[in-house]
Amino acid sequence: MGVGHLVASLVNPVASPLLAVGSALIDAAPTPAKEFAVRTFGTNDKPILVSSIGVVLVVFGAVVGLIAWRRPRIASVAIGLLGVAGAGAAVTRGPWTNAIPSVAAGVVGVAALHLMLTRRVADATAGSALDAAKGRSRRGFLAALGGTAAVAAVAAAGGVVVGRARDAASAARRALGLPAPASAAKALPEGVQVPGVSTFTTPAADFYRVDISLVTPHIDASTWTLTLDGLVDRPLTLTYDDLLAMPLVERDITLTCVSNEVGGPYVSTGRWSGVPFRDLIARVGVHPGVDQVYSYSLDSNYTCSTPFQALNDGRDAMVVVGLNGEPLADERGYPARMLVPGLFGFVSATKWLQRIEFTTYAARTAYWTTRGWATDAPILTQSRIDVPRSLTTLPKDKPVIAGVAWAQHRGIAKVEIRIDEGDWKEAKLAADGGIDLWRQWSYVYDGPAGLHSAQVRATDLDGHTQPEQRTKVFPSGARGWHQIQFTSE
Ligand SMILES: Nc1nc2c(c(=O)[nH]1)N[C@H]1C(S)=C(S)[C@@H](COP(=O)(O)O)O[C@H]1N2
Ligand SMILES: [Mo]
Repeated sequence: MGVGHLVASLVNPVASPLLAVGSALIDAAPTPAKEFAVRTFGTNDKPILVSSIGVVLVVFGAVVGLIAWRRPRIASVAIGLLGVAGAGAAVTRGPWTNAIPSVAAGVVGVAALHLMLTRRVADATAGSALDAAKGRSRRGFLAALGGTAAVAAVAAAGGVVVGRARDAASAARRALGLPAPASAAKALPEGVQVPGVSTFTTPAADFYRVDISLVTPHIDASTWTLTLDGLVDRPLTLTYDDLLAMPLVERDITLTCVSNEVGGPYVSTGRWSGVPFRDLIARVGVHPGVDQVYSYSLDSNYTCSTPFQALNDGRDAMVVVGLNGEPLADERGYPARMLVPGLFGFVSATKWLQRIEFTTYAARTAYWTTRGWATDAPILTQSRIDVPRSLTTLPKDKPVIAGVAWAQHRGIAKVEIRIDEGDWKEAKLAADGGIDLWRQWSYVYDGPAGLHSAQVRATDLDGHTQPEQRTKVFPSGARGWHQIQFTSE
């Protein structure tokens, strides 16, 4: 496995045997299993998957080792098959060269087994003759075992070092920064922030993250290209510099995930810079009849389906290159991703963007749609109580309940609170940054001391109020009111 990892760092980092198998498992996992993993392990789901595969491999290795005492050939075949399984998983996710790391791992694995077995045979022969010689041969076997482990560790570490070196090269490119936007974001009004509530513009490092990538892609922007094609007059391939040379706009937009539970953390706000879709659409000349834009990611077989109308109706849909004034971080989709105000991330926000195909819903089905999620789920109106944290005490001198509400591209009209399931009372809305942004709110509690509940519900500018009925996140997002328990002094 160590040698496989080293070879992968030179061929293609995602083709590392362990990661290739893990990625194949993610794609093959039925939706309920995926939901369980996300719900139970949250953002730790991937480290847990990788270490579980590691544990299975250790057990497999031990069993093969025991078999090898009596049936060395079967043991060799088992290790060889493991290499074949890794190679199979890797080629389903890219070119045939993705098989090389696993094949190397299989060959080295069989060779290592052979080396140790030869020592063991020497061990047995010598042992029957002379005890001292047996001792020496046992040392020979242990030396072979230790040597194999050392080579494996050095190879795996080498893979990590090569990966770091690649990162350093792309960091140098990123340090050049972004050109000034042709159309800068308007300053946010005074008072969008309520003290204690989530930071209005989420710092890049705190932005929520949701994707199916087992390894964060590290893409070299100097060789990266973005292709726009499909039902268009003039297909187009742009380099990173071509993209940066187009007029950039900068906009404040709140992004949400369909997998956000009621009261959950999968919502953040950024100041994004990028190329407006309308400019790209004008350059390629889109044919009549196109109703879907189908985007492809470079890192995996992830694809995403976006309604063409949302890219062409005047809203600030864009191919994003920057967040909060900096080029995108790797985990955020570097070098470029999509963003469309008013749509959930899974139907709009493809990271590590590789290709944008103008097509129809009849012709293409996206990654999550084939797994049962809604094709084109409208974004939900949602609200969350940030302070006080549930099960904490509301201070007597500052008894403020506060939080956020969002209904991107519709805007928030009203937020209401009710205490102990009494009458709904209007919360005070903080300053409004615009309909594509979340809105903060606050409410001063003036009831009796003791243990209480607070519930929140928002109404958007279309007049739609959040329904009480709770639903699961699958297949079109969680509905229902966020509720907390608190103690007032
Ligand atoms: N390539 C790729 N892009 C992706 C995804 C993914 O799994 N792979 N997940 C999408 C989903 S479900 C969401 S909610 C957003 C999250 O973007 P963020 O991680 O930058 O917050 O990215 C979208 N873009
Ligand atoms: Mo999402």
